[in-house]
Amino acid sequence: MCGIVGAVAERNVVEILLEGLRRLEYRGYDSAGVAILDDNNHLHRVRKTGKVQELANALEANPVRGSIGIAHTRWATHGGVTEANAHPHFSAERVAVVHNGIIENYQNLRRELTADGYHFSSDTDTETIAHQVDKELQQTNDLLSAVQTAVKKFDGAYGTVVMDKQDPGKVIVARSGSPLVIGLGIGENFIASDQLALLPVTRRFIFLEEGDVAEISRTKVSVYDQTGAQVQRKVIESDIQHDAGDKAGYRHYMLKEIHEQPVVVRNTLQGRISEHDINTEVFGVKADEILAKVKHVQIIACGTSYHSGMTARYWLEQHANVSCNIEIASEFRYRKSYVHPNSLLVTISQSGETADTLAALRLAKDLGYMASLSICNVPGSSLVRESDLAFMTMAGAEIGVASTKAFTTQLTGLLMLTAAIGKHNGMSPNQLEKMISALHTLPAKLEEALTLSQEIELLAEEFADKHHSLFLGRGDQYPIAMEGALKLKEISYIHAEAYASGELKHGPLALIDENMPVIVVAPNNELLEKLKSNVEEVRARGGIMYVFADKDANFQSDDTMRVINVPHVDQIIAPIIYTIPLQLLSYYVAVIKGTDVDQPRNLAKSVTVE
Ligand code: F1P
Repeated sequence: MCGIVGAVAERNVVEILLEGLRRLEYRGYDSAGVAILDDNNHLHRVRKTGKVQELANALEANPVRGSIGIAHTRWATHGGVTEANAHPHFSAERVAVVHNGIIENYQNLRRELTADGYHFSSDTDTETIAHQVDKELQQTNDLLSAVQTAVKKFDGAYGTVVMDKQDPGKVIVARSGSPLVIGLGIGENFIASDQLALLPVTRRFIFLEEGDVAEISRTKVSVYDQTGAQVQRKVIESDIQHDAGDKAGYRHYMLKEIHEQPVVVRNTLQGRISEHDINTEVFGVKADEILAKVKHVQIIACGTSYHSGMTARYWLEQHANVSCNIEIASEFRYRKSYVHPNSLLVTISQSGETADTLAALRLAKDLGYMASLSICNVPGSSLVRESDLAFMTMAGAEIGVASTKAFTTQLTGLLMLTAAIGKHNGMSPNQLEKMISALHTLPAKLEEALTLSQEIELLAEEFADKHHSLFLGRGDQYPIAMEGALKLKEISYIHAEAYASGELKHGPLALIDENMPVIVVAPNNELLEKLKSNVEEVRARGGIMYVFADKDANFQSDDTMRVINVPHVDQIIAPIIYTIPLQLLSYYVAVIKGTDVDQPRNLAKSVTVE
C-alpha cells in the first residue's frame, strides 16, 4: 500500500528518495511523487502515475537537486489515479505533505478549509492535512506546534511527513495508525513507512509509537508523545537482510520465495522444537501460564492469513481439544460477537500492520478476551507490540504481494500452537511426539514437493486460455483449496472459486463444463473416499480435472483427469505440503499470461487502510 520516504541531509537526497520508493514498490501502488526543497528554498514537485521508473525518468529529463525531500507511492483510496491526486500535496506553495492512511473526517475539514479560503486541487483526504497545517502556521509560525495542533483535528489513520518552505532544515512527522520509522544517519536523518526503504543509508532505527510527533533535522531527532511531552524512544539496530535488487537468479520474487520455503520453515522450527517436545516459551515468557488456561481460540485474520487460520481450526479442534472460531477481521470488528470463557484471541498477519486485523485486536481488548497472541512475520510491528504473546514466523522479507512463504511459516507456527495448547488439554505424549516428528520432516518434504515444478510448468499451459476455475478440497484441505484459488486470481486474474467438495451438488455443479478446469487436492486421508465420489460427480458432467494426490490414493490419469502425484506425508502436515503445487501452478499460469507476478494490479502487500 502507500509508501513514504523522507530525508534531511547535506547531500542531494533525490536518489536516496527514489531508491527508497523502489524498495517499497512491492507493497503495491499506482502513482509516485517527490517534493524537494533546494538550496535556495525553492519547493519542487514531480508526480507521475504508473511506476517509480516513470518518476525517475521525469527527474532525469528535468533534474532537481536538494538536501531535504519527501516522497511517496500512492495506492488510491480517495480520488482516482491521476497526477493531481498523487502525493506530495501542497498548501499555498509553502507546506508539502505525504500521507499514508485515511483521514475519515476529511469532508468536514474540507468544507471548513474551503470556507476559510483554501483552494483544493485534488480529490484526496491528504490535501486537508496540508491546508490544516498551513492554517495553524498562520497562528504559530512554528511547524512542530502547527502539526501538533493540526493532528488533533484528524479522525482515522495517518502516518504523515510535513515540510515547510519557510522553515527549511527539518521535517515534522506524525504517526497514528500507520507505521513510521526514523532512520538515523551521521549528519543526516531519514523517515519511512518501512525500514526496508532505508537499508541502503542506515541500519539504526527508531519506531514511532501511536500518537507520536517528531521533529527531524540533519543532526537531531526529537520525539513527542500524544500529550506533547518529549520522550526517548529506543534505537534499534536492524539485522534485516534484504536487497530489493536481489532475486537470487530467479525471474520473480514470488518464485524465489516459493523456493525458499524449505529453508524458512526450517528456520521457523529451529530451536523451538526438540526431538519430542515443543518449547512453549517461543510464544512469549508467560505463554505456559496463559496457554494452560485456554478453553477456546478465536482467530482473526485477512486474505492468505485467514486461510492459515482456517486450517488451524481443524488442527486445534481435532488435536488440542479446544473449540475454535475464525473470522475475517473486517467482519469481526463491526459486529457484536460472543466472547467464550478463557478465550485466546489469535491474530495472524504477515505484515503485522493490516488495519482491520489491528482494529480487531484493539476491539478484543475491550471485549475481555483472556489474552491475545499474534502470529506475525515482522518483529516490532504494531500487532506484535500490542499483543500479550507473539510467535514470530521466520519467513524473512516477503516481497511478492501474493503471500507464499509467509503462509507456510504461519501454518508451521499454528501447528506448533496446536501442540502447545494440546499439551495442556489432554493431548497424549504419544500424539505430541507424532506431531513433533511430522514437523521435523517438513523441510525435506517441502523440498520434495518443489521437484514438481517442471511438471506443473507444463501443466500451466492448459490454463492460459481459461477464464474460470474451481478448486476443491475437504477437511483441512478445504482452506488449502481456498488459498490455491486466491493465489490464481491474485496473480493470473483468472476467476477462481474454492468449494468444500461436499458442497458441489448444492450449486457449483451447474458451472461444470470443459472450459472450467477443476483442481482437486486429494491427500490420502479419511475423507478420500468421499472426495472420490465428488470427483465422479464432476466427471459425469464432462468436467476436466487436475488432481494433486498422494500416490496411494490410487487416482489414474485419463482423458478427463490429470493426476499429479504429491509426496507421501504424514496427514497432519499435508495441508502445508499441498500448498506448494498450487503456488507453483498459479505462478506459472501468471508467467504464461504475462501478468505482473510480483505486483499484481490493484493489490497491496500491506493493507494499512480499512
Ligand atoms: C493480508 C493480505 C495478504 C495478501 C496481500 C494483502 O495481509 O491479505 O494475505 O497476500 O499481501 O494482504 P497480512 O495481514 O497477512 O499482512
